[in-house]
Amino acid sequence: MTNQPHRSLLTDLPGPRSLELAARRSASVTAAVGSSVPVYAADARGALVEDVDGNVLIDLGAGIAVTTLGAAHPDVVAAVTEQAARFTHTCFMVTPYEGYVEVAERLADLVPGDHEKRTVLLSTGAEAVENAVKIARRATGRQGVLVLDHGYSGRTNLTMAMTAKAMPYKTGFGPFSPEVYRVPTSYPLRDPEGMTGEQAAARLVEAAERQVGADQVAALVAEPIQGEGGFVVPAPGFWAALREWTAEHGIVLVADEVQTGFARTGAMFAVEHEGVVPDLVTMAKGIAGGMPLAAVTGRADLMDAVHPGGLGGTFGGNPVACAAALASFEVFARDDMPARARAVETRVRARLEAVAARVPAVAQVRGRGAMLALELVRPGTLDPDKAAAAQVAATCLANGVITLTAGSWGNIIRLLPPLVITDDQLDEALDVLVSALDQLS
Ligand code: PLZ
Repeated sequence: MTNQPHRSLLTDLPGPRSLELAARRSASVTAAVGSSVPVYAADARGALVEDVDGNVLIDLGAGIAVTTLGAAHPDVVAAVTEQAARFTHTCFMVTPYEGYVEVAERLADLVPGDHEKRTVLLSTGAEAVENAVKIARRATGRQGVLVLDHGYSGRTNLTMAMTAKAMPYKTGFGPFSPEVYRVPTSYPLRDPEGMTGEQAAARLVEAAERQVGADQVAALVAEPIQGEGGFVVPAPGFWAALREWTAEHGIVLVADEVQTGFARTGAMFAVEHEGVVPDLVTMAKGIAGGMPLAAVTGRADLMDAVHPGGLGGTFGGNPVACAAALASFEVFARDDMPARARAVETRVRARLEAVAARVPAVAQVRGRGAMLALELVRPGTLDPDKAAAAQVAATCLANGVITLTAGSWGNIIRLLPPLVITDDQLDEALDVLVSALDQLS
């Protein structure tokens, strides 16, 4: 990769080599797997992605909130290289190793709450969510699972049932796992004017009591800020009220921090902003510098209620991924990554709020830390404008900036920059984004 720290476009995007690869791909890879940025990566460093045609793009997506420390953080690379040379796998369920134990020790410190904690390691976010449900069901002896409007949990059968959006995640893939109940969340832009977090929680509780009954509910699984749902930040007090209700009824409160976790929102975990201690926390994505690792960490009494041998999986807690996670945890602390996320927020928010003030299609700027989004609507209404979001993302891409869309209606532009992005790179990318947004008016 070139050492120049900037965006550089040598061809149209996608370029000729990317187009060649796209043709090979369509003859070999199922069309069922999509790519939102059809530019083939050759190399990536920090917040820059160099494609196979030599174009250098600025990445504001971090591979969907994974490469929080950049695409190839030197400390992660060193840890992975060192571990891979020693051994790549033994299977923790066969011959255990120290890295897994050490990750569990570190997570017990990092995850909110002073209580005794235990951890299981897995490979994907969906697996973490599935395991949290298994643990909650085993520990409570109940079956019901509450999930929120606009929530996202994954693509396995249980997590499809838990995911709100039909297309593309669920359509035609049923029947879905039973005993999953969807309840209203707090979505300040779209809730009745002035609805408080407590009122939104009361609406949720009413729906849950009426449809399921609190004594039938094993777990409430919720994202502190909804990721795929469009960076929906609930009204203040929502989480505290949910904590109170779940505790009162012995319902396991699972904070799904798969997208929000690991410094992204300006704290190591997004529930910290809510002042709430969940019973279980699910993690993946940013946990291991790009290596596939996931975890459930939570109350020891719940985690250990599962019979011995009841949780696991061949690849869960792979030693190379554990080494990457341990290196990442060092960097998060040493470089105070939560503070960097807050600094990114200050820089990005100022630019986005200025745009929102002059472009009527921008209904709201929201999020926390380096997890910020714009909701786009038809001016003067709250009608979601998916085409506008697609247009903005396409304009950004054509100018060498990777952005992602999100939301139940696909009308949200979400920004998840790697935290190692430099201020210059961020400003350059924001110039492109702001100009794309200005084209909407
Ligand atoms: N929980 C909160 O955000 C993954 C999905 C992208 P996996 N989000 C990105 C796609 O289209 O598949 C996610 C999440 C939350 C769970 C998951 C699932 O994590 O690692 O993709 O299984």
